Amino acid sequence: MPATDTEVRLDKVLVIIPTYNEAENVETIVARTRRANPKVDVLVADDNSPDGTGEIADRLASADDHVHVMHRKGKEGLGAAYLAGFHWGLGRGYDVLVEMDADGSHQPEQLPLLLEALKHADMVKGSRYVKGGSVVNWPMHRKLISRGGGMWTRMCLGIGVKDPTGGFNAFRANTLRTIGLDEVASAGYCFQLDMTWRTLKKGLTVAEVPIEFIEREYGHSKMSKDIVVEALLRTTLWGVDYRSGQLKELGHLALERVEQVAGNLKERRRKH
Ligand SMILES: Nc1nc2c(ncn2[C@@H]2O[C@H](COP(=O)(O)OP(=O)(O)O)[C@@H](O)[C@H]2O)c(=O)[nH]1
Ligand SMILES: [Mg+2]
Repeated sequence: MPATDTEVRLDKVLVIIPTYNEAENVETIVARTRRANPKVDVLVADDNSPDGTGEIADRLASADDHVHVMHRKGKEGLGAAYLAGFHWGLGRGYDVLVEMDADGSHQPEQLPLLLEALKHADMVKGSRYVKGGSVVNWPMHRKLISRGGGMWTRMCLGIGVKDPTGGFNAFRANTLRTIGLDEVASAGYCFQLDMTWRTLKKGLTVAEVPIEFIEREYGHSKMSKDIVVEALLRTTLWGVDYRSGQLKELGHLALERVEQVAGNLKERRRKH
């Protein structure tokens, strides 16, 4: 059971924005985030973007105490950037850590919906596929990959989350401390799935709130075939591991029952 809002502090919020070649987007997204949520802090986690995103972020940080920049040595994937951002935030006492894309697909104006729901959940996902959620301007192949990936995940892992690969997520600090960040290996977008699955496996609660996801207008997607393959393979392996665990448990229960019945028979025979 998640602690309720009266039991846990959720005031200090850090929004982590991973960037790789987002020079056309970074200023707008940081400004929108701060305008819509004046109390939150922003951390831009830049992988040494060749297009100068990191320098733009530095300029934004020098003009606003609530904006910070983490310069990473090179492109290592979105997952690695988020993990570094989480460690940065946990070390500085943030109560809530949020994942949000730089390209405007996740709208900072919808962040309050996630933060409100976090009062009653350990992790909140901005969801495109719950009632009221939507996707704007996505080409058919992206829709198919996203929907298909979600269905495959739900089937492999037996979870009810409607948008498991969604990347607009809010975590309580305690959730991140509980799930074991050091073991998260997923590099690409599978990272979102990994975080959701780990949270659920620890018996923590994941809530979904509807969001409108809008495809980027500027810059380019870093989505690749490798990223899709990583997600598919990992999900399938987690599913096999999880199902074999379930089977083992079932086997133990069945064995216990057989022993019990055999014991009863013996006892009855002894009495007669
Ligand atoms: N730091 C960092 N950010 C990344 C990397 N790959 C993607 N991103 C960021 O992750 C977010 C989502 O990426 P995007 O290319 O828009 O993916 P899409 O929305 O699935 O097409 C954007 O803010 C990207 O700049 C990476 O290797 N390192
Ligand atoms: Mg995008």
